[in-house]
Amino acid sequence: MPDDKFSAATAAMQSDNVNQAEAMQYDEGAIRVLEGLEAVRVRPGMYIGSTGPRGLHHLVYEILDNSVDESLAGYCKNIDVIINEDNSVTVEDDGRGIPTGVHSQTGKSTVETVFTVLHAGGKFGEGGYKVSGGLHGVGASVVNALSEKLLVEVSRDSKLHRQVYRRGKPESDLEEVGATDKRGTKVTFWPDDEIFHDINEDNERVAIVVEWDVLATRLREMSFLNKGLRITLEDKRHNKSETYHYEGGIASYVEYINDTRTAIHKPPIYFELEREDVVVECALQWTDVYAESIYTFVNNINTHDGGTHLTGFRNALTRIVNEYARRNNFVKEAEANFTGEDVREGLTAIVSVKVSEPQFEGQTKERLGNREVQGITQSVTAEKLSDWLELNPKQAKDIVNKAIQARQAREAAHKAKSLVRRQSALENSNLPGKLADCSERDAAKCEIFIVEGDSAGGSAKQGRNRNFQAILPLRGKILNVERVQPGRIYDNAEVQAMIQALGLVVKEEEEEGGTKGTGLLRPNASNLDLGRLRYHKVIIMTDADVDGSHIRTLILTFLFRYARPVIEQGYVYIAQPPLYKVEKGKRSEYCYNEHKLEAVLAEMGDKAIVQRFKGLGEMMPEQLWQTTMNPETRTLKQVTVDDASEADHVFDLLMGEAVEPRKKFILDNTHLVANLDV
Ligand code: 0R9
Repeated sequence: MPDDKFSAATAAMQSDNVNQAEAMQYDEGAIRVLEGLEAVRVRPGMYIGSTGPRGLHHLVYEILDNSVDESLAGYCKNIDVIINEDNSVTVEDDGRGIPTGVHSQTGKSTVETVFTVLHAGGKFGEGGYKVSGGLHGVGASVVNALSEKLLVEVSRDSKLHRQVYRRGKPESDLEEVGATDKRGTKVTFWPDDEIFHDINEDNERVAIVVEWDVLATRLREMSFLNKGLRITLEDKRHNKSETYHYEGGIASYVEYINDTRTAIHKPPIYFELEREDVVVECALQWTDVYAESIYTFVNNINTHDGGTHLTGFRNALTRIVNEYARRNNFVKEAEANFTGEDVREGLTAIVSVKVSEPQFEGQTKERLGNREVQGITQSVTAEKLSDWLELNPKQAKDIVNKAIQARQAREAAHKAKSLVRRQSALENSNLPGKLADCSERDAAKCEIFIVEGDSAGGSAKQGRNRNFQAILPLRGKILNVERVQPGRIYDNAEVQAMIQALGLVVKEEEEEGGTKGTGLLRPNASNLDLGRLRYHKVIIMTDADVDGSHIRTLILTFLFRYARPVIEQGYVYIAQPPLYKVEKGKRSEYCYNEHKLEAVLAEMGDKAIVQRFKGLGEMMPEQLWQTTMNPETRTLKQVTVDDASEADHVFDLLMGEAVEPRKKFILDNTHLVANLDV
């Protein structure tokens, strides 16, 4: 089944069908010792994570990373990425060109070595900061192994060289084919559809194709992270092209994220400094929103789980803003310090460090572990931020005022009478009355269906397996959390019901230079206590109409802003109820999309009776179980955040207050929002 998007949440938040699980499981004992590229073809998932859409796009990133490495080394200014009509992809850079001479260790040309020896690019290339080295960072040879055909063309020393490979094997040696006045490397590859394919509902094999939105997001990010680098993306299938080029680098990135928000100061604060062989580059700007949006990178790799650079940055920020506020009498002696959360409210920041030997930790290897980077980032940020505040007293005052307001709102929320009730709710000693809970207590085995309306809730309650499936029917209007102060989300009954039912509780963390957090959920905070989550499958089940789509987006906005780790862990799913039931005689079939309906009607002929389900409430409990809830027969779509900064931007556009950019976004992306009432 092709990977399709479920709503307006664009390339940034994608869904994958999970009954054809992308990520592969490995039995270590079963891994044969295989040599060379054959091993890559036998176990592709081990090298690129998956053979689904993510894996396919990963091939492009592997090749692109080599060009970006060349740009980091200072030799490449332009990179072109072309999606060709036949779904092959070309990447071309204007760097030095891969060396063409014979490689002393392999006896083959260096070009052939790079494309046929695992990890050769990283091993044999010069030192410096390598982009490759992140989660996969497997190199060009893996792309070659997983491509039906790969063509490399190198322009170097006035000569053009080329070599063609089929499924990783060279067709001939590297050949000199002519003269050139250019310099650079050009790689075109045809992903192997023996490896990258899906199976559709009719059991047919369909190739997975490269998507514009996914590549555009990544290329834009790469160009923000490498100021001055010009990256062009062209799609020959749709006659479309875009160029990404930002002289402002990550300061432009912050402005891009904030173009839907009102900045408190302009331009963003920006600094870059190399200390003890670590380059620290930061851009930050406070706005009038409540969420904090801090994105961190190491050697151009997004460290979604933060790490030592983030800790250093945050510590410096809290300490310096507190010190400045006290020194200038904005905070009196008797008053408590701002918390880190107070200081970060409304802050958008990019922290990008370059480290020569990065160590990635954590389950997904997306957290920087190098101890020394914490102190370096902390001291650089403290010095530079302190200088900036001293030099810009007017703006500094506005920033401190923002923190004062955040602190007041936090204190008011605490004092509010209802908080006592809320806190006991947070302890989840009382679950919402409308929750039909399951009997199982092991969260890993439990599912909760968040359902819209009483009638659908009724069907779901009767249809479920009460051992492990809970039902939470939502009745009233769900709050658009994007538009209210964090403390106020608890006033909305439906949001509160979700918080209680799911068990969304934060961990208390002490921070240097600040005071303890509040225990309340905060937008974009990462301190959710996942150990208290009551279900490891949170399934949003809404009607397949405009209202259903709107409610789903409101629920997703809440989860994205206030419980993002739940999405990041892969615990959030969208149910896929059928749209039609077609019957003829004794035969009946459920159709989940128009395409399937047409196919079934063509098969059954015109005497077939078509029932269209207008809402889940119209389904009999047994039907709902069979088509949508039974783990044996249902299809769920998993919600993932591929790029939080892009999702951040999209939610701002869809749910925020800025009208003009929203209109523009909707006009530019009608295919994404067609079924969304915004
Ligand atoms: C279109 C995709 N681009 C590339 O794959 C690419 C790799 C590459 C490269 C060098 C320059 N440009 C490149 N583009 C390079 C050149 C030299 C030294 N290091 C790197 C040099 O001229 O001395 N290489 C990446 C790995 C290797 N080259 C190496 F291992 F062959 F050296």
